[in-house]
Amino acid sequence: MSTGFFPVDKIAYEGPSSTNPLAFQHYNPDEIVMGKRMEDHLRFAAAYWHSFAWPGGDPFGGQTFDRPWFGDDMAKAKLKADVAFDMFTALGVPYYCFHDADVRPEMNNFADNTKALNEIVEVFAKKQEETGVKLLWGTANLFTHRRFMGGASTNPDPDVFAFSAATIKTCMDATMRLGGENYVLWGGREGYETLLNTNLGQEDAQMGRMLNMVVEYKHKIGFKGDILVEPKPQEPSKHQYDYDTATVYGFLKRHGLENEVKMNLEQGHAILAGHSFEHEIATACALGIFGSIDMNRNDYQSGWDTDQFPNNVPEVAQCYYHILKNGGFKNGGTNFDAKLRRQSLDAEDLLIGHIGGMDVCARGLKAAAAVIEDGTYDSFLEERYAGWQGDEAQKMLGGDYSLDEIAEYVEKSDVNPAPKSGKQEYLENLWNRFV
Ligand code: XUL
Ligand code: CO
Repeated sequence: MSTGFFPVDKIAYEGPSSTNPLAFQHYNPDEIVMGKRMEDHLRFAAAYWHSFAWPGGDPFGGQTFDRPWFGDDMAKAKLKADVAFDMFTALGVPYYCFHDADVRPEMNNFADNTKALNEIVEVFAKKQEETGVKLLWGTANLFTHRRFMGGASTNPDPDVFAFSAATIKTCMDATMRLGGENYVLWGGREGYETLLNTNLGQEDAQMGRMLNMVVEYKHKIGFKGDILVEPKPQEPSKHQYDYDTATVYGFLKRHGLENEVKMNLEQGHAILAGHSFEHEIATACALGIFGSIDMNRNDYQSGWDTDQFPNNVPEVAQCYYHILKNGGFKNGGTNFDAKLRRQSLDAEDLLIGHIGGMDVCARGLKAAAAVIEDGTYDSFLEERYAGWQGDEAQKMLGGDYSLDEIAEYVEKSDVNPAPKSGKQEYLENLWNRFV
């Protein structure tokens, strides 16, 4: 039984010529792309927090949304769950994601928080069974409540570390109970406001220990999904330790976790780090730690994390290109970590935002697949590095040659490389044929 909050119960695929704002023009779940259904490639998820827990505030003004489920009691939390699952089924997203604090009221202590969370988890379990919607990942909100203002695992107060560890345990249990396919850690307050009050080495040790405990607990309870870290360089902290993929990889190596933890990458966070989204994805793939994505877009002027729905097909196409070349998503998927603008008040706006995002991703995926199927681009890349297949090159790469031996070889064979064009404009034009 739908709550009737949304104007329609089901969004259908009507094709590119449709002018119906409440229909898909490009996302056709059953369409086969490179031998696989589009739905199985993209593995869409909707985020509970932005659509159902965010009141529409910004630094200069408070709540703009007026939702019947706003308020801090269990009855409201259950109404929120009803509306959330209405949206998931209307959109046909196979997955959703949540933080503990999105779904339960904030109680007075740890035990009551856990009790409230577990009660909602049972509601979710029933709804998952009824609708077939699944959990892509769960996570703990260790950044909103004031107790976390100085960090969660990196807090100078060991009691906050303990409270955080206990909360993560309950959220991992909830994720496991709901058959979640991943567990995410985004370190919203794991960083500093000022270096003046911060012991970097101590905080690194604390964060390393926490992540090790998460991995130990995953194995203890037999959780089969991936543990994912979500990097972000700043906001809300001035500096966050999980700055970007490369920084997190260094952290994982330092704490012996590079084979245990993967990445959940977000477009807006990549932009804040001074990267492109495709850079972050390609880096994670190259390092063997790619997991999942939080799809959205940041405003390029505002300089903060605007979490808008994606609408740039050429950019999204490059992202899916790297994901397809990496073998596609395994446990991961495309989670819309995106919210409406604060003036978009109508119930249908929630559907329209997601429909647009899903259509953009579908177009991006199809363009990436077309690039791969055409083969010209991949052949270009292969050809560019083909020299490395030669005998001498393989020896240099494989460690058979030392610097002085290479010097001898360069002198003896009169190695005198001729510069070759990098062909950037050619490649840009080539990609533009597909997007
Ligand atoms: C914050 C953000 C989070 C994480 C989960 O910028 O992206 O919502 O995705 O905590
Ligand atoms: Co995110």
